[in-house]
Amino acid sequence: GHPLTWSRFHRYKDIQEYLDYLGSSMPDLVKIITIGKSSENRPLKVAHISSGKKKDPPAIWIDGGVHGREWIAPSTALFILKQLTENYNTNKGVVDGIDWYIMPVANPDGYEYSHSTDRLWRKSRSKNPSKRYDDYRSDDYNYYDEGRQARFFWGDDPENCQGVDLNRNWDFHWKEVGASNNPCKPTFAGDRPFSEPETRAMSDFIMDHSEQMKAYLTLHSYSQMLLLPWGYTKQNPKDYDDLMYLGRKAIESLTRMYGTPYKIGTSPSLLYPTSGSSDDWAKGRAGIKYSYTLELRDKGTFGFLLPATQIVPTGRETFAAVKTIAKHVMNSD
Ligand code: 0X9
Ligand code: ZN
Repeated sequence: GHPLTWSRFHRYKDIQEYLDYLGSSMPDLVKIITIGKSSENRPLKVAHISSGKKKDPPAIWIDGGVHGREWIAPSTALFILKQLTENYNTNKGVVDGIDWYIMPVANPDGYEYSHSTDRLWRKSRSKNPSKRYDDYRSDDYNYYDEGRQARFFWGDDPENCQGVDLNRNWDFHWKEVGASNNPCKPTFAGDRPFSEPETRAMSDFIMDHSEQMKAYLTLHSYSQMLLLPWGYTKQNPKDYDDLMYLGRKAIESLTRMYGTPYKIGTSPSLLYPTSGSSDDWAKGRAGIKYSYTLELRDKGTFGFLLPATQIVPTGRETFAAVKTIAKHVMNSD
């Protein structure tokens, strides 16, 4: 194992090796926890950073790579991880005051598939049992063809019919809005909530630590937005003002770095409504107050194909936002 270069996006094998390297070179600071296995049997790894300097510290969870093609999300999670560990001395305050749980690649199968086969792959890679035609009649996303045999999901490309959208599979208002019944669609919610080993492993782990968790951050791309709950309804949570206040402070720190503009608001107001997403679950079920989705760079110039030259600036500005959230959580504890 050895440090990572920021000059390109890495394969999952190299990311795992980096995590294991951190765990073995800084055993007092970093522990690598395998919380489960993906559908294709890849280990699901979380880095736990804890200096042990503070008793019962608040915790922050950060995940990236829930969607395979959003490569800037794992690289940003790794950048943050590096700052908190290899650059401990410059970031002592937030490392000593917080227990960090960082999962850089929440969907390793989808991430690898987007490297090997289909650059724009979003979902996981589980095998969906083929279904009868009638099962999708109620699906508003599915434009089926009455006259055709059901074999390949009525005109959908069979290549797309594997996997579940891991940001539609969580057990909170599951499949109410902005999620598909159809396994061939990119927003397929799964046959039932937590049908996927990835979402099950993450939610079990977060639930087990929910007392300690004060912020849940999930990194996605793209659009340069900080999204706050709810995603499933246009109503605002009771503590909406607190979430807006801290969210604004976080994006002010982010923008101060390179001038990158960010919008803040809820998903239905800025993007579209969705249900069964991790941010809503973290707040609604796990009771984590500060739950945010960060849609990282850019606004569509490169979109998912963001060049590797933007890994470092995206990492630096996002880390500035994350530190602002961390300091708030430390002081309000
Ligand atoms: O649709 C998504 O899952 C997210 N956008 S992405 O382009 N990265 O796929 C947005 C999710 C925001 N959160 C909720 N709507 N709950
Ligand atoms: Zn995403």
